Amino acid sequence: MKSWKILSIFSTGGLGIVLVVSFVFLFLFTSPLKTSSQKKGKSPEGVEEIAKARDLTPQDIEAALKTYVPTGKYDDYLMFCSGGHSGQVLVIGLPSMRLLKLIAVFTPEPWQGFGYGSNESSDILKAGYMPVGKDRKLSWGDTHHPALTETNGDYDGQFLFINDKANARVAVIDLRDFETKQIIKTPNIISNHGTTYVTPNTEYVIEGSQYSTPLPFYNYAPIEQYQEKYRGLITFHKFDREKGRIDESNSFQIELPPYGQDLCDAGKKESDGWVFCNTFNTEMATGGIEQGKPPLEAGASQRDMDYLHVINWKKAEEVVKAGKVKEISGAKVIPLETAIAEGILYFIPEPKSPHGVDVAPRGDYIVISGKLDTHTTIFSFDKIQKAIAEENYEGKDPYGVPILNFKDVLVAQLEIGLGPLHTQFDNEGNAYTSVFIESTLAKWKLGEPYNSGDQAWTLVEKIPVHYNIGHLVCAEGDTVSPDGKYCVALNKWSIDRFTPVGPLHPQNFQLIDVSGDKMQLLYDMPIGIGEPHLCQIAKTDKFDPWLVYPETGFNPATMTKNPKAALAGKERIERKGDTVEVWMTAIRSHFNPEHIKVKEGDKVKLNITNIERARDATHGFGIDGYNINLSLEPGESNTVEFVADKPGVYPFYCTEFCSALHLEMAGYLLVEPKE
Ligand code: K7E
Ligand code: CUA
Repeated sequence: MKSWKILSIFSTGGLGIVLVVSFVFLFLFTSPLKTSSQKKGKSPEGVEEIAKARDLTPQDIEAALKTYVPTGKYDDYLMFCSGGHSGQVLVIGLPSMRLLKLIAVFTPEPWQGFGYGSNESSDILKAGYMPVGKDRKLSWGDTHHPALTETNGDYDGQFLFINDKANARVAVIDLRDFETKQIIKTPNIISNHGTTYVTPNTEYVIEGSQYSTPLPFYNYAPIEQYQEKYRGLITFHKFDREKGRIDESNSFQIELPPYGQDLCDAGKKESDGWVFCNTFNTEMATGGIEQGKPPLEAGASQRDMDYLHVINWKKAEEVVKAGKVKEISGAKVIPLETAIAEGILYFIPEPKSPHGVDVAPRGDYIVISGKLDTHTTIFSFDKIQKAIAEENYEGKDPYGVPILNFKDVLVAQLEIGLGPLHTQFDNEGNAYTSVFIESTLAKWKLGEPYNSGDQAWTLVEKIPVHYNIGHLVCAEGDTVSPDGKYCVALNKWSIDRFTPVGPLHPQNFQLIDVSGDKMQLLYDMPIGIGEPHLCQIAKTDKFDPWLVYPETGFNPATMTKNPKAALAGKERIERKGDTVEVWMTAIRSHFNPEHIKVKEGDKVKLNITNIERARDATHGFGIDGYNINLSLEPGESNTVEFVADKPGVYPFYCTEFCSALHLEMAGYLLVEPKE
């Protein structure tokens, strides 16, 4: 049994805890509510009684004080998380761990009206469908890695990117309205993984492929021809910040051997201009368990070393400008031979089936973690440059790519624990690595110039997490100026942490205070939407979102005022042949017009504007039986087109409880039968 031993605090913590203890004591001795209300059968009152009744330890109270954000107060940080298979992005406040928003990205989302009738969102979704079988709807995504736009290697709060591993797509979210603006189906690859990562001024969004397929994509080649015909690719999506869109005409790809490219990270500061990507299958195993061959997992784990790809993207950009590319499926591709000949691509041996690659804040070190190795391995960018300049190679791979000498670019290897995966950084020269198999978060010290003497490259502390941590994320922890303060363990398993809700368990985000000498676990947040992979945490003052759209009749897809938007006083219905076009406004608590009379088979086009200017005065627009629902935020204009193929009378109504007379905010779509 745990007991309320206030004195035990003193054995566990530093100054912070003493302060909290003093606070709790002060509160206890000055609280007028110290009655023994429990005896009288009442609810416990006062801090001491509540703590006793709820079996809370002083550590629990300290954690609560550190995370509680009182009603009406805002969080210090925003955390943007991949929503995993949901295909969406989660926005969470820190330190409260309150879910603030789910941003619809790759998956239709009814509340936001994303993909439920509005032309604007349907067009964005459709742009991401596969070019083969174009009419096959993709209505999910496997989101892994969100990335905030950066200026000089720091988050600037303007845009967010997120990938879909399952279909090799990349999306752009505008952080003025926190809505998805663009989905790109990347040419020549079917799946991705090492994406989205950005270069320090968001010149490019990086996308590494994962499972190699024949090139060009959708070509067939038997699996026996894996080594000759299958290829990996890295894509550099040019980002046009002015337009807030990826500019495919200025994007390019580099052909790579079929090594199972995994995560990537962009160089920064001194390593700006370079990109680093892992691989886990330099064995080029393809499985075939049903034919008695070693399964893919065993085949891909035979060699002691795989290859870190070291890619000079500034050089690649020049090569593209010089036209030394092949056009494949409409994309500019630098062939593998050209990448080698032009000094764009080098390999470094890396142990063993690595997962994360992470560049230190100054851009000087590249940290690799091998899933099957107990170490993190640290390479020096300086040494890499020196080895390249001196052509200090230990050989070439079967495709002719020069391999740098492992020992000559290595700085340190740190024994971390079983299954290290990903690393982030703080503002005091510390690195934090997630350790999957043993379920811990490990804190360790970087070497010169971050730490010197026997401090350098030392393991400091490990904290248990629950359980099987995948990624971790720390406050601005992958930028040139990390904040420290908080890290969040993004755990794959929760096992016994929450009230059981069936065999599919929630995943578990654990907030960890890393500001003190000892790491302290503060809070468990169950995530009922799986499987989240990576998040990004940025200070809230980096964002300046709109509270209403800037002008009435605003089209969120173009982020401009729609000249054809319905406006107050200009509401009307016009018929041209079999097309009926409606200009409708919405304001508390009516639509205008309220009767839409059409004939069976007519094409109907609705232009609807929410003409409210008040904050949070959102209206919905749903048509019963037609699978249509829009969300119209103040000022927003949407269009919806459909064929009135079902005769009858269909109420439409406002789907958002907007006012006392919200239920009365309705009308009728009257579809008169043909004959
Ligand atoms: Cu989950 Cu970055 Cu896709 Cu590691 S990845 S955990
Ligand atoms: Cu408008 Cu309810």
